Amino acid sequence: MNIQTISTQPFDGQKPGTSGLRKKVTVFQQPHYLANFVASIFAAVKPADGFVGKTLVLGGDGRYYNLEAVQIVLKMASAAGFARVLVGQNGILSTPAASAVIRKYQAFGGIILSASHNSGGVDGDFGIKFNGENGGPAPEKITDAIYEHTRVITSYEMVDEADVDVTRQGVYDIAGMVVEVIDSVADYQELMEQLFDFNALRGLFQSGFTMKFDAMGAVTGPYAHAIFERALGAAAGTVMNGTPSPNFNGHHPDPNLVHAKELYDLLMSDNAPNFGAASDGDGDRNLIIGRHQFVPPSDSLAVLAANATAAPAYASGLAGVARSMPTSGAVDRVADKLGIPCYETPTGWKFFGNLLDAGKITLCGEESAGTGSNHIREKDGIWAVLLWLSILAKTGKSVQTIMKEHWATYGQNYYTRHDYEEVDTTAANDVMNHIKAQLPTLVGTQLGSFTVAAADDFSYHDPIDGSVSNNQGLRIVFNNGSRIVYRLSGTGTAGATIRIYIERFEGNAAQHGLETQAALAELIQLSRQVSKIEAITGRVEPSVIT
Ligand code: VG1
Ligand code: CO
Repeated sequence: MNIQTISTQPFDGQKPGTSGLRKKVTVFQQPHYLANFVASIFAAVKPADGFVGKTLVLGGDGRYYNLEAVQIVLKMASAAGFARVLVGQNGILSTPAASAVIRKYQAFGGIILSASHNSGGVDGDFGIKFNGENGGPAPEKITDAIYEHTRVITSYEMVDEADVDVTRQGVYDIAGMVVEVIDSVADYQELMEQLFDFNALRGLFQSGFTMKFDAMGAVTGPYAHAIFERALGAAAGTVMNGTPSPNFNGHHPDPNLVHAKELYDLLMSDNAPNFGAASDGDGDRNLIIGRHQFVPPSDSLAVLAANATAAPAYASGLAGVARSMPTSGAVDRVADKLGIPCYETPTGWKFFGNLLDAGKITLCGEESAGTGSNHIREKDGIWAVLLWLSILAKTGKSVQTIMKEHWATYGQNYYTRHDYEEVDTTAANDVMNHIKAQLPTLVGTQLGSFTVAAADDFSYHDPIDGSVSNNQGLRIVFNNGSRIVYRLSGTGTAGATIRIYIERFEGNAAQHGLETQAALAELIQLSRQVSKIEAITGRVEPSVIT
């Protein structure tokens, strides 16, 4: 075997964020940058007896630098002693598909090459993360160990071999390691067919039901074409922007009202199909827009929880649910009614893993358009669409009716997130510190028409492994349950992004269905006043409102 030991030096800042390491493509293109991180992953997760006999899963969202990175990882995995790597054809695996493949083949883990909803292309972002044998993102103790290794690395190993042709499915060899180039979609589709009643869904489309799915030029295109159009018989053209492009055709593959505006406008128009949905760069998010009815992601989680029994996989009910802390309390109300537990975790899917593995929860989600279940250990965009379709097929109702009835039953949690992107890092920290300093004295005070009931910096105590994660967001909770939450993003690559999450519960049905920003106007005002965001950052308005 032709293993080379290559000298290197640590790079600053290889600390994984909310979901892996994300940096500008140009940062990843520096010699050794990616290799250092891959070597650090291997060092952090290497079992005492090495990787002999172990399988690694490898794939990404197809963004710029994906293919180069695939070849580097393959050569390093071979040098590290892995027996086999399963790679998605053309280096493509959506994040949920990678999770499904890891679980199906009982792999040791997987490396996912993605910067998810971040923009791509030569000037865009690239990313990488490690998922463990449960198919889920590595927990903090592993990401911390990876980071520690990046700070002291002096060399890494790689085999000196030709590239593997990942454009064709088949079995290859790279210095004694088997490389299987697999169909990117098949295993994932098979899992979806186990969870959902595809006959019922075919019936829905046969009855004339129409849908538009926006793959945003990102990874879900091939999955959506195969599942919605080919397997379920949705009309050709149901999937828009369905061919993955290394730069997402210049768009930002973030399914929100700014970047999925074309879809939104269509669904609000006279020509609207019955149902619209969009996914993100790596296929783990979903945005749901019914005909003339936007569904806020936190509400989508609540609706899925309330109606999950519409799909065979969840017919016997849910063990429990979970949401990330900044996600609205809409799902809590459903859990309450169902008499099941609802857990509150920090932002990021890695915190759901233990609860899912322990069987404490069946469904979980985040306000950032992520929902998923115990079928894998990542959020799953297409899965969420299939569950929505199952509910629509079973009830025969429109999205608009479902939302109206849901709010009438549970009340409405008005909710919005205001993002201030690419803020100067020092200014962003100043904003957070300014809020933090007020927390101890806020309780009991009156802010506008609201009285502060609690104010803290969220710490999570994992009920399964006892680990503690501090500094997960600043919360100001009012005595009617309304909340303002402040966090710094852990996925950005330029400056800092301040996220302000604002929520108000409305029990009175006569006050449901109002325009969200108007319904939250006073709290929005307070969120700016308390944080002094304009004075400190110079920003008058957020860059993105979702
Ligand atoms: C954001 C979202 C968070 C999500 C994360 C990864 O993180 O807020 O809910 O889990 O992205 O999603 P942050 O730290 O920027 O707020 V993805 O689809 O980008 O992997
Ligand atoms: Co994503």
